[in-house]
Amino acid sequence: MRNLKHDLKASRPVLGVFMAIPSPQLVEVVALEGFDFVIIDEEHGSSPSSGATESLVLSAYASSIYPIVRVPCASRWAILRPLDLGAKGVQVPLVCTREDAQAVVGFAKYPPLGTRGAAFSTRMGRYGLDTGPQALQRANEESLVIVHVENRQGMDNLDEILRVPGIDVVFIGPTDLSVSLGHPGETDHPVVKEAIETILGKTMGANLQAGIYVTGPGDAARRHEQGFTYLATGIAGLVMKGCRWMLGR
Ligand code: 3PY
Ligand code: MG
Repeated sequence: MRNLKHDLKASRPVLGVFMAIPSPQLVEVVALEGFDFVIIDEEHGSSPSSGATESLVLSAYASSIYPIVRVPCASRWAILRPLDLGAKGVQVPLVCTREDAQAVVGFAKYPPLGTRGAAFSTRMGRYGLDTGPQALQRANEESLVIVHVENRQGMDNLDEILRVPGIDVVFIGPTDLSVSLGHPGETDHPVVKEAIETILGKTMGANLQAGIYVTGPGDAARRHEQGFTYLATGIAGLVMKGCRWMLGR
């Protein structure tokens, strides 16, 4: 399994897929085709239950692709559960303030960085084989924390959000951003474009990685050239493009 955290630390671009269709088999397909990571999506799509998230995480392990979970909100339970199940990182939508960012890191990291609840008897602790301070330290070092900055309030508070230690990637959701800025769905509207450039510039200036949703290979190349390294597309779009190709449209 590619170590996403190392790649991102070295500013190497990585490309993944939001799995809003919660299918373990599609996780395998995406892995076999060579994507770097999957984002199991508990915010949008069919919002998998705890059991379904676990089967998607296991499918990712079996096919050696890095599993991240987009949680529905920044609550202790929402963040703890996928990490205990073995997700390698959490991605949190609509982070708006420094307090939101602090809550995300606090729930995702063990002391001294945060207050994540500890249980070595989970997959995270290899069911009790890994215990003690080294296990906690390793989990703190290895877990990836991604926060979405995707609305006006998040932009207004970005400088403070970027100062919260423990964040690896700032992810821009172009759809939410376009809605928040009054141009729903117009992700290439000049106002939205300017906002994306501002968030990207500040994130890179803070030595953090920037991520964004991409719609195809040209878009991914353009975003990489701009400076984004964490690139993610969506499973429904990929399947639909395959359908259109087959139907000759
Ligand atoms: C958005 O575009 O708002 C996203 O969160 C991408 O999934
Ligand atoms: Mg969004």
